[in-house]
Amino acid sequence: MEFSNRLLKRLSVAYNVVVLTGAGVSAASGVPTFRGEGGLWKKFRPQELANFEAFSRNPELVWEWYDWRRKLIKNVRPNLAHYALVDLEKRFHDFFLITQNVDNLHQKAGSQKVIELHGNIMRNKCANCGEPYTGEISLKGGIPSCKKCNGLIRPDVVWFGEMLPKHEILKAQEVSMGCEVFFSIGTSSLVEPAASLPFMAKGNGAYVVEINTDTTPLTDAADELLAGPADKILPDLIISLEKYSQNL
Ligand code: BJW
Ligand code: ZN
Repeated sequence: MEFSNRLLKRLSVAYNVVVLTGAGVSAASGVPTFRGEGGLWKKFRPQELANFEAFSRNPELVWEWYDWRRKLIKNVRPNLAHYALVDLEKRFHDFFLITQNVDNLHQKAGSQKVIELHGNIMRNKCANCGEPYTGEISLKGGIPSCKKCNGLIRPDVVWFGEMLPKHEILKAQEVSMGCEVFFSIGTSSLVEPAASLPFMAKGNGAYVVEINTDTTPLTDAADELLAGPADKILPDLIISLEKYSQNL
């Protein structure tokens, strides 16, 4: 893929860069996205299961979904997009990777400065008091309960209607407002407050680049849309950036 001189120039002199990722980044690893084809588990839309009401109504069903996803995620590996982002991180003095993904694949690939906005599917906590739960989860023995308050244990992820972890969202907003280049990669830009981050960056003068196989509510506001799969575009971008820097 050809990249604009504007983008390569911006990146070659940038001091701080922020990347926001979504489910599309993990698609090439075999993790289904939320809203695309293959996003359905049994007959349920993810939106129907990723909320507290669904868990209160039918905790076994919600756990069955998470158990299925956990097993899937344990067996997948980071893809070329994750690895290219590890490379990108090393090129800038200040770099933050804000992810909405709960699959741990950025960390598995080796990214260092990761801000997890929506939690991590590998962790558990009490649904009642929030106490972390480190024991094994085996659904055969029923859903475990909290030693402190007897509440049911749930995955440590952020569901619709729940607040994002305070430190993470504040840090994400701070770095987005202070960066020179902001990438929004593989996200439908529909879910708030993450969807506002590129607009905050743009409002503070950042050059906003979207990488997506489709258009989103961000596309018109972005400075560039790099249309295509992230696992192809990001490695190409690293090569082009390397060449551009050598010719400076
Ligand atoms: C590729 C590709 C490839 C494919 N390469 N690209 C303001 C206005 C309206 C509503 C709200 C608002 N503020 C808050 C809300 C409510 C709500 C919200 O945003 N609703 C909207 C959907 C209408 N937000 C919340 O409730 C949040 N909490 C909150 O704001 O608290 C304060 C508050 C509470 C109550 C009222 C008001 C304020 C919490 C949001 C939590 C989201 N949680 C989930 C589940 C996490 C756990 C789990 O994994 O099970 O997070 S939902 C799901 O969506 C998940 C994702 O992280 C998130 C975003 O999805 P993502 O990553 O964008 O995936 P997709 O599938 O949507 O898109 C994939 C994209 O990739 C597509 O564009 C493809 O084209 C592309 N793609 N292959 C590149 N190879
Ligand atoms: Zn508890």
